[in-house]
Amino acid sequence: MTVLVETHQGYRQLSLNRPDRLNALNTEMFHALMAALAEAEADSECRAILVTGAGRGFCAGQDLGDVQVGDSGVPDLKAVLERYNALVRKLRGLAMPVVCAVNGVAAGAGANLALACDIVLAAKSANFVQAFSRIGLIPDCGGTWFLPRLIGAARARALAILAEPLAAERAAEWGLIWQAVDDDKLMKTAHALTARLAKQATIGIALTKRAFDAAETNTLDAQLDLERDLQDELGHTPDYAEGVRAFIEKRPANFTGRR
Ligand code: LHQ
Repeated sequence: MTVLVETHQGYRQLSLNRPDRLNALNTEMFHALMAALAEAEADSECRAILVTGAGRGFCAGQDLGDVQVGDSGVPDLKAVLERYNALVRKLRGLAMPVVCAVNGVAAGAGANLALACDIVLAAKSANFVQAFSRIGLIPDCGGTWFLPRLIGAARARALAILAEPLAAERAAEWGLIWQAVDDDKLMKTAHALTARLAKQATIGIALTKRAFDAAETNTLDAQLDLERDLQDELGHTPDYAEGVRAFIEKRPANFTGRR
């Protein structure tokens, strides 16, 4: 099993599972991950996803053994990238929050898949490596899009060109990720966070994600219109009614995440 799925109350944990290759991605893992995300999406009880890696690494990016240039000629990188793009689009488009617990090194496509998640925690011993330039490639999986937006052009370019590891604590200081956590507290923290998200107003979170994504290309004018429309949609959800009622009644809200 290249992806392990654990079902928890309100959420699922997906663990990349090729620990002897630092969870490098191959075709089988890609299909397993896509299937696991689709199954989570189809489960009405699942309101959040936690992604992590088995063993000492998070993900070392593309399995380079699978794309070696050999007797059969140049590998079809376009086909590989089509798969990665589908994965990034799937992750970003999920109508629920995705937490990523980066338990160890996140390199190449592995680093940028983490950045495609909504909230990224990392063990203090973990690091992020835009390893692509070491093998003559550009950052993919949205790396050239995420990096400058998260940490600014100067840092993004240097990280991509130099391929130097960025330690988790500095990644958090720079705003690349949400938090760096002591190694022995990472999974406990990640589970607590994901369980908490699973009890929040899921549709509100989904539309928050959509609004931020749209803001990347919208004018302020267009974004204000979009906020009005999304807010109007949310105003019709039971979770909005419950949230307001709970506030007035001075009690915790009991959100269902349903329409
Ligand atoms: C690996 C890998 C790996 C296979 C560690 N593959 N075995 C898109 C389109 C098409 C083609 C190419 O890629 C892409 C997107 C990309 O992701 S490009 C970037 C690909 N990834 C890399 O270049 C990173 C390669 N890995 C490394 O630089 C190091 O392994 C890091 C810095 C991640 C970790 O270093 P260490 O902690 O020193 O571990 P290690 O190097 O000893 O790795 C442990 C084992 O995992 C080792 O195998 P072995 O049999 O010697 O124990 C590695 O060969 C294997 N491994 N990454 N990507």
